[in-house]
Amino acid sequence: MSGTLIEKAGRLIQEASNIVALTGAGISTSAGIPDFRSPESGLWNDPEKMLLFTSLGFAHNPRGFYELGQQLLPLFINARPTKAHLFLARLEEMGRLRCVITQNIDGLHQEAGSKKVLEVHGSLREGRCIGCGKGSLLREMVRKMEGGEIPPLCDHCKSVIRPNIILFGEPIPQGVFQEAMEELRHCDLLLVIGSSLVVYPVAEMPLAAIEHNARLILLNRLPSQYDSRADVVLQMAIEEAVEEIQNTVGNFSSRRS
Ligand code: CNA
Ligand code: ZN
Repeated sequence: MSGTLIEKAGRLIQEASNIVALTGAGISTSAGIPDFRSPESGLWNDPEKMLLFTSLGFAHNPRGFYELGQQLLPLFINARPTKAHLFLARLEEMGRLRCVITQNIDGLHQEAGSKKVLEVHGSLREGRCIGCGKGSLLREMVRKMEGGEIPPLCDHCKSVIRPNIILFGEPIPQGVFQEAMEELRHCDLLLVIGSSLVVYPVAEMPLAAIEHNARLILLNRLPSQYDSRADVVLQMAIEEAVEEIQNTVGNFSSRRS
């Protein structure tokens, strides 16, 4: 990777004071959680698995959803934040980053210390009953499944409990979406990390920042539809890029007046 691109990314980050990060599954792959679309490891290379993550797939086969979930859950539970998660938390602490908008459901940004995290596809940490709406923590759902209750059922009305994630075919909650759009309109640099930018409406979000003259850095191993509009495209491993950027810019000073 050309050092000049890393240097340019580092310079843009140093110059910005209102950064918004938009993250996807790629930021968590080095924590051991597979993404959806990486050519070899992506979960969506198997169409049957893909179907289970749709709203119809879940409605027709909640057991299949949870059987797959049981295989994947340990990966989510054991994952720890990566250097990139910690980097974003640090930028926020320094007063340079407004918020993280994430498509991830793994909670790793919060675990890294990020305070303002807009989870546009929901979170795996909690669930709710599809019958009465009663909330449930992930650990309660796991306990039920470990006891052989698949899918986990509500104590109150015995309906299926579903995780609070947005399945394919379901809309993003309006409140979170509007808040994310507002943040994007006010940022001076949008840092996209580890997203293929193909899932709508998130795929349109960078436009809101670009139209308000924000700079754009894309950090992703594969190309995306925004490459031609970006100030810097870093087509490389996220961990490597973050480490090199940190080496280039050294310790960040707090927000300039
Ligand atoms: P995606 O479509 O799977 O794209 C991920 C992108 O990251 C791909 O373009 C990869 O090439 C790239 N990538 C993966 N690992 C690396 C790496 N180490 N270095 C550089 N690039 C890398 O994922 P999106 O987030 O764009 O798609 C949105 C879906 C995926 C959302 O609905 C998420 O909820 C869902 N998802 C989330 C998780 C999670 O919470 N960690 C895991 C799997 C899927
Ligand atoms: Zn219930």
